[in-house]
Amino acid sequence: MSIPQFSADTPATDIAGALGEAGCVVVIDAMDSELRKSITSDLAPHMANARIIEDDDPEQFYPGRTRRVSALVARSPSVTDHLIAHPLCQQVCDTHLLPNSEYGYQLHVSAALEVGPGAREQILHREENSFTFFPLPRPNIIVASMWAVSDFRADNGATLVVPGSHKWPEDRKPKRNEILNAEMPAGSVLFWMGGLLHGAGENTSQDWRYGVILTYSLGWVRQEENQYLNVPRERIAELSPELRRIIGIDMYGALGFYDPSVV
Ligand SMILES: O=C(O)CCC(=O)C(=O)O
Repeated sequence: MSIPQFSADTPATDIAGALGEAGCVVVIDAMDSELRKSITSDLAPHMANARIIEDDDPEQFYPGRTRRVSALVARSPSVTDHLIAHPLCQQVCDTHLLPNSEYGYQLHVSAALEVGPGAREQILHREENSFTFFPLPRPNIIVASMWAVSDFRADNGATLVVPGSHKWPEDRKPKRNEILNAEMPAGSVLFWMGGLLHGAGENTSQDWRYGVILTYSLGWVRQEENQYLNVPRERIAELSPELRRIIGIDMYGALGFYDPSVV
């Protein structure tokens, strides 16, 4: 099975349909170079302060020679204003998450991820691994996206994906030839289903690979990234109602009520 690839003007229903089948899709030309520059500039001081893991421990989830910055709602107006509620993300999430989450979905994780020269391959995993309550294959809980700020190539750590693995039972392990690098030019976006096996690729090049990961989960599960603590209240007050909803500040049905007089 291969990774379906589309241009950004493809109807979202076709993209979402292919995502459901293969578990991953690449959409090219989804973000222009101005936006990539402004994301890089927003995050440059935070990336410069991010710790690069020097001593690689193969048992650890995060490989050495990588760095990551989370809390993008607080740190990158460009990501917040242009990517988090991107119409294509919403259409894809509407298709795959709304059937399991009648009042909507929420941002699950936001992070900029750099994979540096010499980084090993990341342990393959599923975004939905926190939800062990459900046996594999799980109902759809998460949809993930990776926006390519740099080119994603096989030699610089393009995300590894195992197409079709979102439908596999627990005991099925991927053969080497089932693990593919999601290669894509800068400006593309890779979507994958939360049940898909994936991980960052090995970087044998001299370049840093730079991506922004934004994942979305059903509105009634606990978010992996704690937006209540990662986004200052003053920043929340500046957000549009749509963004407040997507970052999970608003109530989901009866869940998450609060007393406005103490906020
Ligand atoms: O960096 C990548 O390509 C994938 C990262 C990832 O899956 C993770 O850190 O959870």
